[in-house]
Amino acid sequence: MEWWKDAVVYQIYPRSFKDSNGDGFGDLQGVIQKLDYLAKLGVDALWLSPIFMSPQKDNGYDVSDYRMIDPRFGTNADMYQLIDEAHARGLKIIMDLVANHSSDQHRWFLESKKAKDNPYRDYYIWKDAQADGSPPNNWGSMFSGSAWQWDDVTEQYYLHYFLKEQPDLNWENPQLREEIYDLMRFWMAKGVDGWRMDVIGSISKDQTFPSYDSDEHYVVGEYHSNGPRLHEYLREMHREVLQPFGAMTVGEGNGSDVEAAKLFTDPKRAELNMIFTFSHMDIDTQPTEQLGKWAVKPFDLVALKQDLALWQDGLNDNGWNTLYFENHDQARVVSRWGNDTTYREASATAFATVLHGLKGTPFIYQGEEIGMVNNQFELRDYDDVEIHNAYRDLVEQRQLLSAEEFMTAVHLKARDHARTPMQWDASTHAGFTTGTPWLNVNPRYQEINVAAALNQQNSIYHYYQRLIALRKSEPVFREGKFELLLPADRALFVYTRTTATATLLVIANMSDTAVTERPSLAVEGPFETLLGNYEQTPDFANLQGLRPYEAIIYQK
Ligand code: TEU
Repeated sequence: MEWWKDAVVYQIYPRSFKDSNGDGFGDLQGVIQKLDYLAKLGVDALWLSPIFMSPQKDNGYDVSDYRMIDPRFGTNADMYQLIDEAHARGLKIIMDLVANHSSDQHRWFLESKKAKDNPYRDYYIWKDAQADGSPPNNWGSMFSGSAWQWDDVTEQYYLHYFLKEQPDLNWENPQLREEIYDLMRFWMAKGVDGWRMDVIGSISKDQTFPSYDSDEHYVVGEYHSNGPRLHEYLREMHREVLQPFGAMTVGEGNGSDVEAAKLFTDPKRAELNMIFTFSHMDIDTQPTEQLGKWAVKPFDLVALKQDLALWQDGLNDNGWNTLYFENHDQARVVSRWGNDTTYREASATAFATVLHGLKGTPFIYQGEEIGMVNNQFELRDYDDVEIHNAYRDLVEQRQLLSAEEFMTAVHLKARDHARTPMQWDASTHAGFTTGTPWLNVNPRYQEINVAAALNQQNSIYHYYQRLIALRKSEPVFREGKFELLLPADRALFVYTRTTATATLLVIANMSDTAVTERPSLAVEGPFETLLGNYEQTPDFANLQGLRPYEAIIYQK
């Protein structure tokens, strides 16, 4: 049953969602307290970022025991309770499988590093140094520096695409793969409905470990994803666990273009239901070999439309799209691409409209539904290791960016913008905790919070509620074929979604300047109005222009 095609998924970043015990760190009992809030929003499934036992070097994306809940979040019993209470409210639970790498504190790695003939040696990827002692190749880590870490005990390097505390697992080893499938069975037997799979596109490595053809020491590129045996592994996983349990799956398809995405998501291939792709989120990044996401360029609506259209067309028949602008790795869209001052509410709802109108499964990230914004902290007040590593590498050591240029990029794109505590009300620490939060609350919490949003009829929250309900009531949202109108227009985002019996017309002004003329569209009415983000939405027949960030959905 393809329930996920009609679903809206809500992502929870548990450490920042709700703290129930005053230790400044969100937890599972906190999530349980907020289930009614989530059910009322109308979402169907909750994806929880990792809550397994972890040294938290990368906020839980470094797992040291996949079958135990980290005590910071609660106990296994809390998780079983959360699953039951979510199910009782019709909410499905999706867990985060981090299986490209583990923590260096996982028992497997502690064994693996002991000796070359340890039975767990081959669970990870160990290689000799080159003759001059340098790493086996020039592969770079996503978090700066080389992807290889020297280990003195056994005198070899091990591979880590992320932190050195996140050694990559060796999927070539069938026993390792069986361990992964088994831990998935463990959680599915407890009632977990699906998996988000962290960097799943990277699990297969080219066994010749070729260097990139570049003078750079630390390159991140094509060898980091879509390796030779990736799809074989996914089909095996499907056979072994996904199919038997009827699991819903969404993989992180890092490095995938449309053609690569079809290989993951074509149902005939029996791999994954859908993947997260990144090209639309790179619209404001300049392609460089060294600067990664920190090379910023201005938001370009025409490029965004073009990119989204490519995916809508590409996966229309054999595959399925994810729809997202935010997650725990991305900044707040209203600050990054919209206008978080004068037009915060209008631009937040405009971005929501153009996204949720598309074909695919929408993902809402906690706080997006109340229009949470970026936070311009000083460098020292950010927590994320990605930021501090990049500063050391790009600003201090290689001097590729000035401190000012780097901070401009941080203020736009840092992951911590998404990770500040959820803003529940106007009380101290935004009602997230009675203690001291692990990361500072966004200073605008008194204005932007759930309590205020619930009290206000025209809030962003209530708009999301209507948008979600609409998606469920009109089948054209699920099936309608996408067509982009006015592709070159720099202010308007306009498209239709068409089935044999219905047409949706989504039209939005994605700029802070009014559009004063009726856009000339190659569609004919009569249309009825389904939704608009301003009071007194004009009928299609009387549409004379659009106010700043005005967004409307019409249907015939
Ligand atoms: O992210 C994988 C990924 O592709 C990253 O490069 C991501 O684009 C980066 O965070 C952007 O700055 C996943 C998780 O979502 C992320 O939180 C983890 O840090 C990472 O894997 C390692 O597990």
